[in-house]
Amino acid sequence: MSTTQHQSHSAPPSTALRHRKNVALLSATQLQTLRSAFATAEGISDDRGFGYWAGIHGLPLPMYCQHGTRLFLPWHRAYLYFFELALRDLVPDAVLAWWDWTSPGSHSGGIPAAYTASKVGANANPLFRTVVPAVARQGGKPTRTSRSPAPASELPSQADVQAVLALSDFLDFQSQLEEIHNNVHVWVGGTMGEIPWAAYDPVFFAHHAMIDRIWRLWQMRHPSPHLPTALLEQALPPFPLTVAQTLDVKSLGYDYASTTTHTSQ
Ligand SMILES: [Cu+2]
Repeated sequence: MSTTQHQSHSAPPSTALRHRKNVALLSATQLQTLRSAFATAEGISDDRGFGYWAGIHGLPLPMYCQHGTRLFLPWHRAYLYFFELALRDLVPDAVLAWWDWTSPGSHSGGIPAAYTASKVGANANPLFRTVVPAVARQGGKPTRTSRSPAPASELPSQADVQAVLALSDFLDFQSQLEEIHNNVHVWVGGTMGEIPWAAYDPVFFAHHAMIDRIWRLWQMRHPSPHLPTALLEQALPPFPLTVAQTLDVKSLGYDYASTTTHTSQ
């Protein structure tokens, strides 16, 4: 916590932007907060719990997620937004973190260590895997999430991301970013490679925070892109937001921290 902030005592904390951070740069306290939020959510079986939120993306039916459509980025932004709010109902300081799969660390080590350790001390690591609820299985499977990552050097590169950031048309950008996104799902393998169960793996949210962050970077680089009016007016069920309402992350109360710092804000 910074002691140099000039925050008035009367400023309501709810109006402060929360900053999503690079998971590899989290402080021990920040990582503990993230773990605590996931652990708490994973322990709840009603609609405040992790299984409920993962099930919105995939099974049980209906599967709401948007892939291969013009709603890919807006729908997943709304999804992460409401999931993050749900985590913050359980652990007030919780903020999502992103996995930079283009980083040198990822290209040598693969999935971030925060997600691959099976235990933290004497406890199960809530970011390692989760139990898939019985209602979300098909033929009794899968009972829990699994991964089978490809070689780390095959993850998307910074050049791949720079190439999509250079695209000026939103729909081109979106579809090419979705391709990179697909490659990471397939690269992780296991349940992450299967849409009905992908979101049961906690690393799904770190991957999608990276995708959402790249969209945010693209928006800063292309400040007034043309989006078709019909697209802007579309709703993003089951979330009470339109595409237009997802465009400004600050109006949603969050932003992405600089990649070079892990300070509190
Ligand atoms: Cu995805």
